[in-house]
Amino acid sequence: MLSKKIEQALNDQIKIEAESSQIYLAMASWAETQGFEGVASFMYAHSDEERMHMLKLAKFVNERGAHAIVSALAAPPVSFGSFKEMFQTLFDHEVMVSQKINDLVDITLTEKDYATHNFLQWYVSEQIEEEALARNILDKINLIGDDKGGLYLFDNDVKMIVANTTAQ
Ligand code: OFO
Repeated sequence: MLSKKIEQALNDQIKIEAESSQIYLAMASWAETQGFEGVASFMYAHSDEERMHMLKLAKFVNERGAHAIVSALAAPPVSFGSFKEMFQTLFDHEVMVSQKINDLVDITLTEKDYATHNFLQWYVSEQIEEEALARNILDKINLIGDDKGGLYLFDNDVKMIVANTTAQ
């Protein structure tokens, strides 16, 4: 059984993951309208991953005898300025999510809920990967700046990242 405090904290995280999925979906759509197919498919895939993070939490909450809540979500931005700004937003967002996961892990320790603590370790590792990937892409795009040819090659590079991660 989950304590009310843990149930609330997990439901807050469900909302964050659902909002992450919406943000990346908005990024995918914006990138697609700019003709950047590789970046768009990366963002569509990332959006699906966030939905999976959300569902994994929701199932855990219900399995533990509590109730996963599907709540209203904040609307994501419509456009993102430049690709550099967009990937900076993505990186900052992942850092924020990591912080939220850390806070959640902290609550499980004060509540002595070791089952939830154990369950959350998957998210702790996932956040390390997500931050590393976002940092890697951000480093690349910072090198390119606004160079059109560079952005074209970057888009192809990102397409390869998607192909490699979906092939795993
Ligand atoms: Fe759910 O990991 Fe990104 O936000």
